[in-house]
Amino acid sequence: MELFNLKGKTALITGATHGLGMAMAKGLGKAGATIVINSHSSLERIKEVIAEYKKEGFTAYGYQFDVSIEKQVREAVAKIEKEVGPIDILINNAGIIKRTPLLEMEVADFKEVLDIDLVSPFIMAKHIVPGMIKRKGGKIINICSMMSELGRTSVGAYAAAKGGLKMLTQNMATEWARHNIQVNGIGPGYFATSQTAPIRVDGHPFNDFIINRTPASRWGNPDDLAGAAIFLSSAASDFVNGHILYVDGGILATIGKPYNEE
Ligand code: GCO
Repeated sequence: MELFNLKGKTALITGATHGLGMAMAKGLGKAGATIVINSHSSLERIKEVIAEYKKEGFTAYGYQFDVSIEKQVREAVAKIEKEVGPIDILINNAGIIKRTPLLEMEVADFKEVLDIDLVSPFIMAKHIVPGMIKRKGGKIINICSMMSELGRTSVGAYAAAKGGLKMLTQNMATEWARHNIQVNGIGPGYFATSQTAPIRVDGHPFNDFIINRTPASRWGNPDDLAGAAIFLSSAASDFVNGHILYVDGGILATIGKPYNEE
């Protein structure tokens, strides 16, 4: 189990005040890592969440900055590395979704989704990787999606971003693997989070569709992601690079089945 031990490691997880980000942060904390969370929400909210992490016995710090604004990222990374220590693990989890059919979508909305879901992981890595290169090692995990592989009505901008993030992940690995930096992605399937709450309502056609479309016949629980996050953050994945690990209950493995088929 030493392979999965993250003692002495510092992990920065963006968008970790709730949902998947928080579940992955707690997973890394359980494996021994010092947790640094980012959010652009209120400082009060960040303080509340850090108190929750500490109550559960984790060493945790919180920083408020907008991952899509380079100046804020540059300053925050410098502050974190001065106050907490070198960042060994980066999880680019912060993201947004706008559910609007493409013909009805404003260009500004399309650009905002691309900015936060695709450009921000690039900005974060651009300011953290130079330190990882100096220290001859590091881990980056980009949170992709089913929409890195599949289209869905109303989430075109999100799919464009998550599809792009899959290739950005592969190209980051191509350029940085030689510095002993492993860059990989995690592709969550359909998880019970605030982001999916609007489409996960009992009786909502999409809710029943997903349960029928997913071989595991359920929505994912955020904790279902912790194992993948620990694996891709630890020595256990030191020769895994440019890989997208889909944690989706089997959605991508199957064409699906008719509703009346067991
Ligand atoms: C949607 C969902 C998805 C999921 C996830 C699937 O509207 O289809 O919100 O985007 O959140 O990304 O992998």
